[in-house]
Amino acid sequence: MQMTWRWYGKDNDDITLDHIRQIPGVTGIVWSLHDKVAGEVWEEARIKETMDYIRSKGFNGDVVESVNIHDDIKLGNENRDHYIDIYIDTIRKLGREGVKVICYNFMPVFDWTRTDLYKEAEDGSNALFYEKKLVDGINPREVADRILKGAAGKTMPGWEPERLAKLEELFDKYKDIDEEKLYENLQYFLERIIPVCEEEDVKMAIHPDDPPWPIFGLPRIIRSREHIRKFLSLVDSPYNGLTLCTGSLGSSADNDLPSIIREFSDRIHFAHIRNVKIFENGDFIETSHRAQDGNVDIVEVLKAYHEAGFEGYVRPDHGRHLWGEEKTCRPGYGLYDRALGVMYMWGVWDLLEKQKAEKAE
Ligand code: CS2
Ligand code: MN
Repeated sequence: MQMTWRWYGKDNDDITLDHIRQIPGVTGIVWSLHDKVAGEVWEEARIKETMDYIRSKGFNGDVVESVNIHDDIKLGNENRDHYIDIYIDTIRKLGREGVKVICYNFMPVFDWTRTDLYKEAEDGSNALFYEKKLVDGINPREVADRILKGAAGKTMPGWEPERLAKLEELFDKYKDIDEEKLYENLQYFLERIIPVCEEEDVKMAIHPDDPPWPIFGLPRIIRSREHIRKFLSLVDSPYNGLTLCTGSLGSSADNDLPSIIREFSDRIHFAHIRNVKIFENGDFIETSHRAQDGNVDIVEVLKAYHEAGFEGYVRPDHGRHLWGEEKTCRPGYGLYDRALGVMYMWGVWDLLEKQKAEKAE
């Protein structure tokens, strides 16, 4: 596996590449042009400038997370070809600068959803939390306001205040889009872009829905083994692949992650690794990476990747906020817990490698 770290950019992240250089074994930076809204053109000069900077610090910039998809593509309306043309232009430019994987998602309206960004745990750390009853019982506007207020001006991809200002309008547009229709619109998009990806050698890696169930009546189509199977069959090319996020899929106890990884390993281009603890009432909280701390057995997850001979990109997904860092860090993206997660993953991986070498002797 190739260890990476999600970084928000030179003037947009308190964690610098010089900090990240000190975390053992991180070779790649996962980046994006975070000021770009879905559907905007990405200029070659900006792409080159970011890649050069990342490379100047000794990292690769092989993975971009995310190039977001304009709602008109998800809605499949008459403007979609215009936005797909822009997407294709971005794929080509990224490919020519050496980018290998593009992570994206196809969730309508909301990217990830939580009800509390700083839920305190017994040990005094805090983390992103989802209260099921609350989401089931209130309207999307209230949830959005809660998140934006909680973030207190820290920008977060997927939660752009300008876009969310038009929430009611957005919901209205999706009222006739069910699961089937959303798959059709995704297929249309993939059929246009995947041939370009094959030419440019850029792999697409869809991120699962978070949480992995429909919310506010919106369809969610990447949330279980069956959904993933269907997705991969829409366009059967290795360039049409997955970001396998154990955090997102792992909030549903029905998802057997090691077995899902074994089934799809040749189509997983990017692995997001995170643990979550699920409560009986359907609530969940993000935890440390340690297997015992949550419902996702991270040791088994890593074993599944190891057995599959996985050589793709991995990153710690979210982390808890430790030692007071919630005052400054972007929710889920502090330094400490993600760095601890990296070391936990290496601990397990290095042992697996050693055992393999010993067996081969
Ligand atoms: C990420 C997602 O921070 C996060 O929750 O796991 O936002 C992810 O980046 C997007 O869904 C991918 O497009
Ligand atoms: Mn993720």
